[in-house]
Amino acid sequence: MNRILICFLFLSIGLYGLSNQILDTLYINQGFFQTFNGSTISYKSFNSASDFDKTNAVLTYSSIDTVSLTLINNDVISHQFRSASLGVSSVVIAPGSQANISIHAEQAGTYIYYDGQDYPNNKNLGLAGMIVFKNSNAASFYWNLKELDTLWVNELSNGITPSAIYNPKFFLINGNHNPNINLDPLARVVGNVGDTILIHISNTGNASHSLHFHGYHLKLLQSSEHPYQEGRIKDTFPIHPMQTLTLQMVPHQPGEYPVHDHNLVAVTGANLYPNGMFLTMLITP
Ligand SMILES: [Cu+2]
Repeated sequence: MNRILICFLFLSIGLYGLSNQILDTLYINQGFFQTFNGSTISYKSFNSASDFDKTNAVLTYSSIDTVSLTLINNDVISHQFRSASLGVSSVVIAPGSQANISIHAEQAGTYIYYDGQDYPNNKNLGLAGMIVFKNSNAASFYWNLKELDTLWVNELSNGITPSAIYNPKFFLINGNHNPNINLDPLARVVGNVGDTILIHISNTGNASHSLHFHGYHLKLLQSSEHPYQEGRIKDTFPIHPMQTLTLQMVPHQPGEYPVHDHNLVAVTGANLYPNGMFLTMLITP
């Protein structure tokens, strides 16, 4: 009997020591997206504050965290927080009200969250971001890939289901196009030779992308779609819509090298090259 009690005590301490409770808040905000060629379109985002920001919040936690996430709907229509890959879905959140959801990952990796209400229409209004559960202290960068078809977004904002073929003219990483991606410290890879660098990638758009790295080969640490490919070392990584990748890079040489979508249409913006998914990595000795 005593032995069972002692075992129970050790088990309890063990479980307690391995989990960590975190409180976080996410706001659903409505605002405007300005394209670089002068259009202003209605847009929505999940943000960490109640002011609208076109970049959906990147949620980063430790793999031992259990997150109690409060969701506050500042918009005028209902929304719902969902992550299919983490197996969670909040209740429908009415305008001006809030909900709470508990999130925990079975394993470290890159996940997607999005609006599950009126799917995929609300998701296509901008509402989709990335959650990363980490099990390392390596330097990390985050690329949430999205395209923008301004005609679609305008119609969806007015409650109209788009009838035209999806024809996006803007190709964005964390809401930015080249050259502004390099100004985003979440996205722009900066490091030293020999560092272990992780790049977390989500595709929350509707088109497939394929990222080509110049100068370095990277290891596929995690793939939501093709886990059997994990461990492969390559320089080009395709990613389908609503999928995620975690890549590891250990630079062997200094330099400034580009990364771009191998689908060159996605390197354009408003038909101008190279105003799309293009950035550089800056590695110093
Ligand atoms: Cu290339």
